[in-house]
Amino acid sequence: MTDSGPGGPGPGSGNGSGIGSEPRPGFRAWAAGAGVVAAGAGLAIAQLAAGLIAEPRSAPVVAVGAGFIDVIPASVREFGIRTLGTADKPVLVTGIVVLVVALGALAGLAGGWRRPLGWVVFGVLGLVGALAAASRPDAGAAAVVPSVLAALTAGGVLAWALRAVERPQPAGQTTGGTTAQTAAAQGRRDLLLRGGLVVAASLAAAGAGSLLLRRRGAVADARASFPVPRPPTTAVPPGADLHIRDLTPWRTPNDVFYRIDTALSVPVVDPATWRLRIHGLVDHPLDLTVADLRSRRIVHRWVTLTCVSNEVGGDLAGNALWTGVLLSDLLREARVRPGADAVKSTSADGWTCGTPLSALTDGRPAMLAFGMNGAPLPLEHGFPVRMVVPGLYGYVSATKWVVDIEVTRFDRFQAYWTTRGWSERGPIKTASRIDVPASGANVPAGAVTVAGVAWAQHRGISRVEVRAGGGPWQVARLAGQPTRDSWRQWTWTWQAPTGTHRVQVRAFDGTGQVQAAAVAPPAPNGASGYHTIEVTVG
Ligand SMILES: Nc1nc2c(c(=O)[nH]1)N[C@H]1C(S)=C(S)[C@@H](COP(=O)(O)O)O[C@H]1N2
Ligand SMILES: [Mo]
Repeated sequence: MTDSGPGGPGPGSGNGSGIGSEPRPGFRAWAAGAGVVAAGAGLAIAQLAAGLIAEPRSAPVVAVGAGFIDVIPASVREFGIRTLGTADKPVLVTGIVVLVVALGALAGLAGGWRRPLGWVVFGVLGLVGALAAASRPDAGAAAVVPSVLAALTAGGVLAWALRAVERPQPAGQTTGGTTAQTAAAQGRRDLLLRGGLVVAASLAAAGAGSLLLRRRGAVADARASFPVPRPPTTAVPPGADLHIRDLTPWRTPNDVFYRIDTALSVPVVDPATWRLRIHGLVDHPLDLTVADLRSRRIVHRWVTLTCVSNEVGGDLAGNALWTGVLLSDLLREARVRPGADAVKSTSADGWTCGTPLSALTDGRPAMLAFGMNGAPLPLEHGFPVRMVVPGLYGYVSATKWVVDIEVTRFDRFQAYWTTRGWSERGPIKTASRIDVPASGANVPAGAVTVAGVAWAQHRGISRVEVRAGGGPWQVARLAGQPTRDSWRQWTWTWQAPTGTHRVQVRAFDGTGQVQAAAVAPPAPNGASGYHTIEVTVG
């Protein structure tokens, strides 16, 4: 870079200089220091963000380190392990931090010369971190957040710190020697104080992030050894899955199961200290531990969950084998008093949900679940224990991280979503969806396989009809229905003529009632209308 004089460019290099002032003595050192502080602040915010979203591998340093391990040749990796042993990872992480700090100093120098150049350095670093985090196989959509926040924070702190560093220095001749020296000393103290505050805030943020990640790690370990009673089999019941290409599988694997909740960061609940109170309008309140639950009668049931926010044709539904204890058993034990008509459940993070008591006692497998497809509940699906109630949308039944169940009356409380305009009761509306062909697809003329799923949890699906190009409704072939609480696959072969056609589906529930044709949005109690796609043939 080109210097404009001793002590660096200082004020006057673009960012508004005081005329008659001089660059701060040692400007370049101050600018580099500002860059180091900014880089540190960015790393600290990233650590905090990674802790809050509970994704340790989203922290840029960890992500880049992991990416580095993946791309280096195996021989180098082995050499590292041989020479460093278990210190290999701390050494790698330290090396990356040192590199980032050095690049921070460079960003400070560059930014002191031309501000945007400093931002470019942090922008590139953030991009590298984000790419590394996003390319981890288990990366969620939020994985890039820590890196992005880090770059923004570093850029902001850099601009702020450089502005302070560049503040015009008294030029001596105007104020007289001693006063100028005092002013300079005070300016230095001021800078050091500001820098110190940023460093302290960064350490606090990084510390908080690390604590969150450590806790998450401990609970993840507890989850790994969490004893879920094994279901006799997690295999899909024979006949339930038609195995048609691109048709939604009957059983939804845990890692692709839709996730909906209000939790900004996943609640981390330690199963060793978890307690569930069942109280309210009962004669015999219960206070249960995980072991208490496990000592009761355990059931395994297939149930399809659906979100009330699901649009017609949407994918906010999933089917799993849930392992747990029937709520009817527990409520019988608690001896519900006459007059109760509702259960208010509360999660560890304070979310609330109101469920009709009848849905928990009428014989359907409403349960407290701690197993999902034979594994402990994933943290984001409610570990260690959640509610599952077939036939009701999730917002009125499926409380994750549940810690409190109060038997009560609907006229005595409002739940989280009911105070926000959603209906108090949320029975699932009969729905059907076309998965194949995809909407907008081009298919060759002739026999075209049309297939999808339909659901009316706890009523079951008795019939599905499809029509194409305005023709008459045709009866689809149904897959087996091992339980009325799960969705049902269907398929129909369409002799497709060339042209662009609309294809539409409708389902009938177990009582013979056809799904509502009237188009309604998700709010306040679930979308309705027939799923319709457009297909070009030929
Ligand atoms: N604690 C808690 N539980 C909750 C929610 C929530 O916001 N917080 N959302 C509910 C909603 S709206 C739905 S659709 C289901 C989704 O469950 P899933 O994320 O396991 O698919 O969880 C329900 N349980
Ligand atoms: Mo939902």
